[in-house]
Amino acid sequence: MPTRREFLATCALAGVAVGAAGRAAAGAADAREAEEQPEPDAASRAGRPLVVSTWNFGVAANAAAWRVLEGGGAALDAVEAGARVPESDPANHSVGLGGYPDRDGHVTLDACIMDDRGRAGSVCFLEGIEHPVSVARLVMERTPHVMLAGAGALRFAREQGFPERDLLTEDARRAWLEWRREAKYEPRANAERHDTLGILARDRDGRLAGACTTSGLAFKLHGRVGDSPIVGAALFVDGRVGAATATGHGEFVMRTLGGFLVVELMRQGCSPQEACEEAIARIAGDLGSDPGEVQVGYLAIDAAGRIGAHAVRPGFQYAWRDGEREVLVDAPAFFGD
Ligand code: SD4
Repeated sequence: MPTRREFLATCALAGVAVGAAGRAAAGAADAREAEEQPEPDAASRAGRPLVVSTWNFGVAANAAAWRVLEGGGAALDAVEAGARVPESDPANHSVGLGGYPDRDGHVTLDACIMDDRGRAGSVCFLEGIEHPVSVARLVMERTPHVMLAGAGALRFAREQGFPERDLLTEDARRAWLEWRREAKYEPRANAERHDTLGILARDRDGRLAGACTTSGLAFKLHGRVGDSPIVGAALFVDGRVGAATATGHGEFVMRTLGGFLVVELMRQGCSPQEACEEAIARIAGDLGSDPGEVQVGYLAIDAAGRIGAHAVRPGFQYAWRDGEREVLVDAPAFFGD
C-alpha cells in the first residue's frame, strides 16, 4: 500500500495542489490507515453493488439499502431506503423522529438526495414530516426546483400526501429542557451531537447515488440550516467520478463546499482517500494545533468502488457493505488518536 506521502504526490502529479497542512499530518497517518481500513482492492468490487454510510447506525441503514441493491434495484432507491431508517428511529437524536430540537423546541430537518445524472432535490428547515429524504426526492422528481425550505417545503410535503406528526419525543424534550436549564437559554454550538446520516451507493449497473439527512446541530438557533441539504456541501455525486458525503459541524463544510471539493479532487486524479484527506486538511489546517470541539468527517466512493474517509478528530466511524462483508471502520483523523 502506498504511503500517504506517495498518495499525495500522485494526486499532485495529476494537477492537484495539496495543502501544506495535509502534508504535515502525513507521516503519522500512514500506519493507522493501513490498520483501520480493511479495504479490498477496487478490482474485487468491480461490477458489484456497494453501500457506505456514516456512523455506526450506518450499519442498519446499509442493511436497508442492501435489500434494494441485492435485488438489482437502483442506487437512488437504495440510498432513500437507507436514509429512512434513522429518520424513523426515535433513539437517534440527530435525525428525523426523536431528533433534538432547536433552541426554541422545534425539531427542524434538513435532507438532500442526488443521483448519477446530476439530478438533486433538497429540503431544509422542515418540521413535522418524518421522512425529509423522501420529500427531497419528490422535489427532485416532481418540481423544476432543487430546494424547498420551511413552510413551503411543508406545504409541498402535504400536497404530496406525506403524513404529519410531532417529531419531538419525550426523551428529546427532556434533553432540551435540561440543556435550557444548564445553558441558561444561551445559544451554543453543540459539539457532541454528530450523527447525521450520509449514505452513498453504487448499484449493479454502476449507477451512483447519495443522500443525507439530519435534524442538524442540537439546540441550534431557530432558523439555522446546516450543510446537509446543500448540494455540494454535505453531498455531491458525479456519476462518472464518484460521490461524497459529510458529517459534523456543517458550518465548516458549507464554507469549503466539501462534498463538491472531494468529488472534484477525485476527478483530477485523487483516490477517494486522498480527496477526503485534502478536504479535511483545508478545514483542519486553519484550526491551529488544537481543533477544540470541531469535528468534520468526509466519506467518499469512486466509480470503481474504492472507499475513502477522513475526519478532523478521532471518533468518526463509517460502515460499508458489499454483499459478502459488512464492516464498521474507524476513520483516520487529521489530529490523530
Ligand atoms: C449539521 N452536519 O447540521 C450537520 C450535523 C451533523 O453529525 O452532521 N451531525 O451541521
